[in-house]
Amino acid sequence: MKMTFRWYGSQSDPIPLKYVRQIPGMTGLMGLLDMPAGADWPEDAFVSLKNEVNAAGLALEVIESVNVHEDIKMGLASRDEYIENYISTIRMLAKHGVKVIVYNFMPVFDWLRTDLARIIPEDGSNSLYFDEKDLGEMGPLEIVRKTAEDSKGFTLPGWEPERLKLLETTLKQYEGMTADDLRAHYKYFLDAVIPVCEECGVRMACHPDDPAWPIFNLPRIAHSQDDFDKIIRLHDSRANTVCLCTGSLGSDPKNDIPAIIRHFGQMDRIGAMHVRNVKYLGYHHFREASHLSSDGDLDMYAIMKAIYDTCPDTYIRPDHGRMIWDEAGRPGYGLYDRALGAAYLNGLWEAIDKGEKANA
Ligand SMILES: [Mn+2]
Repeated sequence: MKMTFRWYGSQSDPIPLKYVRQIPGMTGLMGLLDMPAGADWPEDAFVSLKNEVNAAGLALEVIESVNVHEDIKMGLASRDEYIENYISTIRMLAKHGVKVIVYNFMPVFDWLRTDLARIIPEDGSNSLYFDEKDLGEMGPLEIVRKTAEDSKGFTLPGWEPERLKLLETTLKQYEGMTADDLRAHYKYFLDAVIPVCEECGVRMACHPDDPAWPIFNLPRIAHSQDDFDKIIRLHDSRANTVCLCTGSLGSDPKNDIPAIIRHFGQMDRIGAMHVRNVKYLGYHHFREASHLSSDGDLDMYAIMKAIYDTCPDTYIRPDHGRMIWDEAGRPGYGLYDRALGAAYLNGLWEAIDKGEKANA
């Protein structure tokens, strides 16, 4: 298991790389460039990011948010140009040592919450929060406006302003599209990019829908074990993998997370993982918790054990920390609680490893 950390780049992340490196056991980043969906990523900008990260003593082998252009998801004729750009980006990233690309295939909306700073009454910290009842009253345009207001000037992944300007038009274009239509568009994309990944030693890792059910009547096809079995079968290859986000899939209590990890881990289809905890508050209603098992509803020991047993070499990162100790920062992506999360997950790992070796 390689412990990594999401970092937004020195221009937009208030956390210095030095601080990231000082988290015990931190080996690298799941990094990103701030590029619009569909762009051919510029090599010089990526090389300068890589040099900066490596100079801080961290690896950059996983890249997140190489966003798939909406035209690809909608299956428009213009998709071929964006797929060409995607392929060019894959080749460029591979040339500079990237092993895994995390992306998603969610129409219009990336992750969605109804409150970005919900106070946790027990301890006065705050966390990301979702209650579908609030969503029902708001509608897509309102929720986007509210998310922009709540994010304190930070751009949230998937909520880039240039994408959201076109929201109304895009929502209309999706009307009538079924899950099978979306999967057909997905297959067209995978058939084009996966052979390139095989050739240059990169794995694509699809992030689950978050939350793990359809929203705003849009088709969503990545929120259960069955969904990911279908995605893998669209183009069966070691390069077509899951970014197994325990919190996104775990927002639906029907998903048995350790069992899902074992299923895809045994198949060698986990490219990367986001490991975090959620607290169920009711039907389609949850908040995010600290990483500690007893603070939420996921069994983090069982999750780490499943990784240990079935995909011990995967990249993982803590995810969506609470805001604690009066830290000001990007919701979900402060330093303190994610650092605590990494330390805790490393502790579970050491205990599992030593226990296994003692019993061997
Ligand atoms: Mn995630």
